Amino acid sequence: MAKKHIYFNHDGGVDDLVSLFLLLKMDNVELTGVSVIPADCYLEPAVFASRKIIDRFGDGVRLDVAESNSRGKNPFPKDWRMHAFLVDALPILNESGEIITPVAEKPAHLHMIDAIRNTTEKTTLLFTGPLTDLARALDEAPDIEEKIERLVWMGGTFREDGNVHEPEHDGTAEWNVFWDPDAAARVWETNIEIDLVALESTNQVPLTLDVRQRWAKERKYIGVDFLGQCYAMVPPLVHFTTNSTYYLWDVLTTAFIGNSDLVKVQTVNSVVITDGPSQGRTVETPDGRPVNVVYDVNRDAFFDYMTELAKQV
Ligand code: AGV
Ligand code: CA
Repeated sequence: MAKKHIYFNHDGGVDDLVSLFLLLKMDNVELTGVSVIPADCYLEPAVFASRKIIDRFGDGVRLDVAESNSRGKNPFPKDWRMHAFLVDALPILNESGEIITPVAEKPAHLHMIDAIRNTTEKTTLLFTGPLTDLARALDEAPDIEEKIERLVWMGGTFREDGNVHEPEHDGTAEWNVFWDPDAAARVWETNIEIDLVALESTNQVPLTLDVRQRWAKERKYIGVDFLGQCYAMVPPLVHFTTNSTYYLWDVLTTAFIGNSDLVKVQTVNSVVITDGPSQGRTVETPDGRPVNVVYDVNRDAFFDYMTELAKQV
């Protein structure tokens, strides 16, 4: 089986860190690099947690973790950014008492340029936070564009309701676009093939009590117990959706890399709004740039797939 070469840039949320764990368990994926951007997280605990996850679940894979020095326009709520501290503190990640996986010398965007250039095959970029490091990498090294197989991004929506509920905003944006709309607009200018795992599909995979119960039942598997511990930190969907209700946004995006049969995709021409009350909104328009929107998912097959991967520990 030909492995996909994946460079993973994430922003330290519970689902970002679970995504890193699952990537390490996919036998059709070779990770060529990992970097962390302090968007929906604080940098230090998210980098620690990433290094510990690679140590604990990476079967000896040699990687380093790069820190981003990018900053966004619209900061994430502090409560959400705190989640990385909780994952980093999990006993299962601290049993050994030492960290082997090092921090990379270069900042994330330069680390990614090196990883793309140093990989003979084309690289698939997996981004589960804002696109700031990619936009900066493209400005710094335009030559990398032709070595990018595609960008798989958790971001955006073409629904009327986004998930940004902030003062001075009209609620139409998805957070990863909103944090740095200019970065998304920059990437939209390129010819990179973009697969957008948008709220259309991620809304279909909320964290629910039955899913938690399933992981609790199978906690004898260390990896499934890890899922259960991670998803104990964030609020499930019970009676109705709130601003903090948790979905498996990034995990669906990561599962799409490992198994694209789980979802349905449709091409949409779109632009990114960078200013004003709709900033961060992705809008369908006939002369916009084409993106492949993941708009539907087989929910049960998705949860089966990710849970089975977690049993590979
Ligand atoms: O908009 C979804 C993105 C995903 O990359 N993130 C969380 C995922 O990692 C931001 C976000 C939106 N709503 C949230 C978020 C919530 N209720 N809690 C934490 N993060
Ligand atoms: Ca994320």
